[in-house]
Amino acid sequence: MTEKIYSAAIEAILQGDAEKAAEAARRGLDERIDPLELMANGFIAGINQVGELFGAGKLFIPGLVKSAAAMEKATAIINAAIPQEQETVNGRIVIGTVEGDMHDIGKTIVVALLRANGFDVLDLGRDVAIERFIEEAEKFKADIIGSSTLLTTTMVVQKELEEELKKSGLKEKYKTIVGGAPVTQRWANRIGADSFAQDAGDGVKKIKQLLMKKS
Ligand code: B12
Repeated sequence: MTEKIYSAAIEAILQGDAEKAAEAARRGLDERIDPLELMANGFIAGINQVGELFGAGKLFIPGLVKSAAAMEKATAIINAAIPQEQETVNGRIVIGTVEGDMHDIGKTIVVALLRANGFDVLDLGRDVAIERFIEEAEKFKADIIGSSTLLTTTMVVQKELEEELKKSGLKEKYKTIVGGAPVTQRWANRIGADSFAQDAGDGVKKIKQLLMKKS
């Protein structure tokens, strides 16, 4: 049954069918499949295939947009079903997708999982300018600034954010974590980010580690 639901989720994303995606999400949750497993083995597997088809020139923008819409619908349903930690933990995180980048599905999953783990999260959305990351972190009294990017062309903004933090004397005040499909630990080291996470679960783990270092 579980495998069938994963296949239905993958199919729905490949077809860009938001209704079928929503149905697969609900069925998966009804069957008590872990929301993150359902996301990873169903919907993310599907959108990765879409990305490959697009990259290979076998799928075009309208198809990509339809698949993304189906993915957004399923993600909203699944995010809402992530079990919530009752206790709030100390840790305030400002997070956004960098300027020039409209991809936010992965970032939204990270936000949902952090909140479910009791963190206080300010989600700045997508296409966020460096100045805004910093201003909002100051206002929110954040401990951590997280940035996401899916485009190789906008990875440089994560580097510029590090540079701006150093320039304004705020690098010691905030720990930074970077993520997004093209981002690696190597990139994080290169730009001087404090941490990197490859997925939402890893993000929660790394953020806990950063907070331990801070206190
Ligand atoms: C969906 C999608 C879109 C949707 C986005 C909708 C949305 N609301 O996000 C739309 C249709 C808008 C889109 C547009 C474009 N896209 Co697009 N898109 C994708 C696709 C297929 C999937 C991305 C996704 O959602 N993955 C699923 C999520 C769950 O994974 P994730 O984002 O990696 O996030 C996880 C981790 O990375 C991590 N993480 C992410 N962020 C963060 C942040 C922190 C702090 C932490 C700790 C962790 C973390 O945790 C997440 C959860 O596990 C990818 C292909 C791919 N496989 O990546 C292409 C892809 C990223 N797109 C691509 C391109 C080229 C474009 C366009 C330029 C196309 C065009 N010509 O217009 C535009 C760019 C628009 C812009 N300025 O941003 C290319 C990028 C190539 C490159 N080298 O840069 C890709 C790789 C496709 C390809 N193979 O060519 N796209």
